[in-house]
Amino acid sequence: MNFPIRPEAASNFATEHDQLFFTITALTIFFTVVVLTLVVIFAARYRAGSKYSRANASNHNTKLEITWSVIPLLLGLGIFVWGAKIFVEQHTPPKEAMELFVIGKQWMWHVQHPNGVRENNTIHLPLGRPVRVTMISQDVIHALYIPEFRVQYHVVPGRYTTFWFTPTKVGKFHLFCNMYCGTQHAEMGGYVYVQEPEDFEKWLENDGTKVAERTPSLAELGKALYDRTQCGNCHGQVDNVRAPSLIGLYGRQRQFTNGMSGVADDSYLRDSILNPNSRVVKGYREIMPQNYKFTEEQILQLAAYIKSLGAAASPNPVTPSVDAPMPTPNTPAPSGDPTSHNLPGR
Ligand code: HEC
Ligand SMILES: [Cu+2]
Repeated sequence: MNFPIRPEAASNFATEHDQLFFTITALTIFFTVVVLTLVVIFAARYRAGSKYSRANASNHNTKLEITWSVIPLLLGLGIFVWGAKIFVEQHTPPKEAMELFVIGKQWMWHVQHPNGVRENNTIHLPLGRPVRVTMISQDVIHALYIPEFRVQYHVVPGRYTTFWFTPTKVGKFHLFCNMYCGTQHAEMGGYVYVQEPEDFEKWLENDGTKVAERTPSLAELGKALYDRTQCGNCHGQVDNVRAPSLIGLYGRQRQFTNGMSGVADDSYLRDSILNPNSRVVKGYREIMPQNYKFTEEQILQLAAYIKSLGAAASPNPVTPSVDAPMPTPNTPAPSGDPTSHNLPGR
C-alpha cells in the first residue's frame, strides 16, 4: 500500500521540521480525544432522566483550573520556541553557503547561478552543500516552496528575501509557487535536481546543456551593463568629489546624511541603484540619476559586479567568479543631463 504521510525528507531541516509537525499533530489529537471523551461521558451520564445525583454539584476547583490553564500554556510556549528556533535557523545561512538567485514572475521561476548559468523552472544543486537562496519578484507576491526540503518563503516585489538549506539526498524534487498569484499560478513550478557534486560541476560546465542557456557570469554581465550605463562617469577607483568608489563597498558600514547608518548588503545595493536619494551617503550630494529602469535580473548583475570589486568583512562574502576589471577612474562627466539614462526593460 502506498500511503505516504509525509514527503521525502531531503534537506537538513526536514527531520526537525517533521518532528515539530508531528508533535503538534499528536497534541491536537490528544486534546481532541480527551475533550470529546469527557463530553460524551458527561452527556450520557447526566442526560435527562438519568438517576445520577445532582446534589452538591461543585462549581469551582482552583487546582484543576490552574492545571488545565498552565499545562496548555507551557505546551503552547514550547511549540512557539521550537518553531521560532527552526525559523531563525532557516534564515541564518552559514558563511560558506553557495549562492543562488531566484526571480519569480508570472508565471515562472527564473534561476541564476553566480557563474551566469540560468535555468527556468528547474534548480540544479550539488549534494551536501549549503545553499543560500536570494529571492525577489518581478511582479506580484509569490512563494518559493520545496516540500521535500521543508522550506518555503515569500517572494515579494521590491525586496530581497532569503533562506538556506543543505540538500541531503540525490534526486528529483518538487518546486512550487505557494502563493496564489494569478490565473496560471498552478503551472508555476518545476523540479529541483540534486546531483552528486561531480555531476553538478559537469552540469554547470556544460551549462546544463538544454536546460539552461550559456551566458557570461553574473558579474561579467553586470560589468557590461555598468559600462553601457556609464556608472563610471561618477564612480571611480577611489572616492572623488562626485561619488564614492564602489570598490570594497559590499559588507561595509555606511553613514548617511540623515544621520543613520547601515551595512551595504544586497538590499542596500538594490536600493542605492533604484532609489539613490532614499539614503544618501554622507559627504555626497543627491546627484545620482533617479530614474534607472533596471529589471531585477539586471540589478542582480550589477550587484554581482559591485561585489566582485572586493568584499569588506561581510557576513557572506561572495567570491568573484571572474577577475573583474576596475572601473575607469574619474572619466570626465558627460555633457548634458546626467539623469537621463533610461535602459529599456527586458
Ligand atoms: C551622476 C553621477 C552618478 C552616476 C552616473 C551614478 N552614480 Fe551611483 N552614486 C552617486 C553619488 C553622488 C552617490 C552617493 C550619494 C548617494 O548615496 O546617493 C552614489 C551612490 C551609489 C551607491 C552607494 C555607494 C555607497 O558608497 O554606499 C551605489 C551602489 C551606486 N551609486 C551605484 C551606481 C550604479 C550601479 C550606477 C550606474 C547604473 C551609478 N551608481 C551611477 C553618483 C552617481
Ligand atoms: Cu507565483
